[in-house]
Amino acid sequence: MLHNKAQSQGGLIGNMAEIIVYTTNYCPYCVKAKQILRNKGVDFEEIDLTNDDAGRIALVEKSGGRKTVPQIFINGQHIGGCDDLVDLDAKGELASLLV
Ligand SMILES: N[C@@H](CCC(=O)N[C@@H](CS)C(=O)NCC(=O)O)C(=O)O
Repeated sequence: MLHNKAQSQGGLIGNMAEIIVYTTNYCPYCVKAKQILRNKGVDFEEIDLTNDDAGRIALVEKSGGRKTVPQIFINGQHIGGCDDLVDLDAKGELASLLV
């Protein structure tokens, strides 16, 4: 399992929220979700579950049965996948979670 603390593009403004993005390396939705977060200027931890079957099974449990990646958690709260992140942003509810 690869743990990778990704840096925001600016890198100067840290966020307090703990953001974890579970990914695989062949996943365009993961790329999009990470890009959205980078565009928001927030730091996040990426946990790459490529070839980690046990990690994928554990993620399904943590995600209430969701079997896809990405799965995104903010301060321990399960946000869902990329589409859920986009929806939250569109509703104006994402920014307050990221501070
Ligand atoms: N609607 C989901 C779609 C996610 C999705 O389809 N992810 C693919 C990879 S890009 C996936 O996990 N497929 C099942 C698998 O790889 O085991 C989202 O926005 O996150």
